[in-house]
Amino acid sequence: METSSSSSNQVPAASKLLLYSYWQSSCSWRVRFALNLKGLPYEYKPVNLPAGEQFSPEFKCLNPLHFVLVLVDGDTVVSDSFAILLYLGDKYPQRLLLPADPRLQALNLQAASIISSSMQPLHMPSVLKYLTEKFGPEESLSWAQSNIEKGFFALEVLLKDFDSRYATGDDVYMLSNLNTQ
Ligand SMILES: N[C@@H](CCC(=O)N[C@@H](CS)C(=O)NCC(=O)O)C(=O)O
Repeated sequence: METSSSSSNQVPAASKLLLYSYWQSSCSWRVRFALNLKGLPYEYKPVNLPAGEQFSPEFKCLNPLHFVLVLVDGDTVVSDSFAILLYLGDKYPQRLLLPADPRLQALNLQAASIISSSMQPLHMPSVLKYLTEKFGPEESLSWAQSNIEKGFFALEVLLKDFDSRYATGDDVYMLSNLNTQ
């Protein structure tokens, strides 16, 4: 995992990074922010979710869950934005994405996890489609709203002591994106 103590004088050169992504995907924004903060060039490979391109046989080989996003770095294939951020932190330690202080680090990890695990996946398109078909659009909307509210409430409680530019101070870390889909 990336911390300030993982700094190295030898930053490995990136092989050609490929990012399978969709423009409206908030998971993708998280990783695109990180790649840009770290100054890592990448090739953007669009996966059109509304057109169902995540179900293509080629994409299934990259992520059998059929979710964006996926990062390909040489022979390393990583899906899931949280895993990708941790991978980028270890492999490309320039511009750290976690603070050195263990308390701030834990807060950033917890907040990022609330967003990437306890909020956003609960109202991704396939979930809302399933709920709409099974229970109707109102139930689906109410499910999305209640989970978003619960998540933001938890974030407010978690970060209540900070009156800073970003979530835990004046630097952007893993928790750089408070948007949900
Ligand atoms: N925890 C995963 C969630 C991945 C995810 O929810 N991806 C969404 C877009 S942001 C997706 O591909 N949804 C496809 C679908 O709902 O069919 C991550 O952070 O990468």
